[in-house]
Amino acid sequence: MNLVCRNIATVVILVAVSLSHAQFERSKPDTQPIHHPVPSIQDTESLAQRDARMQWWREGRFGMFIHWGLYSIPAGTWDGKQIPGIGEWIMNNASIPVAEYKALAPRFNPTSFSAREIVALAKAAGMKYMVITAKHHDGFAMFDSKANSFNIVAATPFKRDPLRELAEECRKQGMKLGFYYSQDQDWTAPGGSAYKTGNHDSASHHWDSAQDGDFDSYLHTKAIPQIKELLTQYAEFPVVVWFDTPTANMTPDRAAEIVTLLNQHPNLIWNNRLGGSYQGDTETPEQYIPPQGFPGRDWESCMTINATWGYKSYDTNFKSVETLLRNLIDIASKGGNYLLNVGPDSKGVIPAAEAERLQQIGKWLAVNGEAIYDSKPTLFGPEAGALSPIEEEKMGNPKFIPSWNWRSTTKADKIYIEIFTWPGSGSFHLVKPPRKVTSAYLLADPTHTPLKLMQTGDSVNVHLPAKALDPIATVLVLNTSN
Ligand code: JFZ
Repeated sequence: MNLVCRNIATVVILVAVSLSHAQFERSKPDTQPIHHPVPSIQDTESLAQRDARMQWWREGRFGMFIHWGLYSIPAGTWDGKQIPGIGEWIMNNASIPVAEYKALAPRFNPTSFSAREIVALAKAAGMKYMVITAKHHDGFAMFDSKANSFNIVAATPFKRDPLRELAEECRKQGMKLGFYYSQDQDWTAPGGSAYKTGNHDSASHHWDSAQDGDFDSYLHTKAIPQIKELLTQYAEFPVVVWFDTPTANMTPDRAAEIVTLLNQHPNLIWNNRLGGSYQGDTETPEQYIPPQGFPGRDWESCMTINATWGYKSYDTNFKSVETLLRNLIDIASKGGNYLLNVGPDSKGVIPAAEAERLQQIGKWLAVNGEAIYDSKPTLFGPEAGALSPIEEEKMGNPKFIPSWNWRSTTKADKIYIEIFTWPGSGSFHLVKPPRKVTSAYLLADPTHTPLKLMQTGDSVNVHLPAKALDPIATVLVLNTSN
């Protein structure tokens, strides 16, 4: 518990620092761009180029995050003790010495891994892209790396490259593939960074002298060569690079070395966690949905399906299909993407409880997907909730209290209303719709039978059947003209 609190405190401090930095930069006049040692694609492209580059990602809305690595073997337990915190952090949280952690590799033989099945599951869920951990903070590469031998091909009996297999299947099945890469934290490479947990009180936050070394040599002998490998070994993939947890070590000059590599792949999308003052393409709210989205920025909420990213055998705290679907709809209504995580086990299998939930989400999307994919945000707003006049967040700001009656998404000539709470009144009432409503029907009604409309003054009443067509969310479609 303590460890978790300290971790959160670290995050809050880091967030506060990076926010004030971002505000400082935005307060500069527009004519004076942010100075980066190497300009990134975002610094140089036109708005139209940016829209073209981001198009598939904005349309896709829903992706699969996969946290998979050696940590799936201990699965949350070390030396017979259940280690609190997220599963992929077990090495840090339990202060596992480097040699002991590395000894997991010869035991890693995920023979039940099937790229075909995982990509098929993502497709069945209605996901349009996936992002897998190529290397997490533990430093173990889940791909064929010549740059560093602590990897799944060279150091395990498995000897296969799951990223290559996923790339092949994604190609076959029409799925986009991205790679997560921990560019700064690396707990097994000498010189790699570490966030502080527990009593890791030295300046480096290391807990084993084998971790000590020079950050630049880590960057030049491991991180940068591996990023190069990831960018060149898999043909058209990755289409996304998902960086994580930059520390003070990731200075603008060091980040610029990575940007030089990224710039050679002009269609690539990368997130805001590179560090060194680079903002990347996407905001990455983690485990929450921003009440108003991020106006003017592309964004993606990443969330766990239980309470861990990397597999923990005893984490059965699974979110309901209702919660997961509401999250997807809520995010879409605010203009963001949902990156929903799964954690394969040490055999390479996505836990059944996770797969079942994804299948259910996919069933809803098969009927109602047109309200989500390529949709625009709500034209309303207050339906999402309101700031509490009394309750406060930790930082002292008013707390946002979500409301779960309905959400709305939009297309050029349609307003979608995703109804969670079926109105007892027998009709859906809209005050001052922003466009003229010409007709209405329910997306889950196979015949799209027009619903009775009553326009009175500046409000519209749509007659609804007595019962919802879908117990989680029934989509009302309003055909509109301006
Ligand atoms: C980061 C990773 O650390 C985490 O393992 C996962 O990959 C997630 C998607 O991204 O999130 C964090 C970052 C910092 C802390 C916890 C999770 N922390 O300091 O406790």
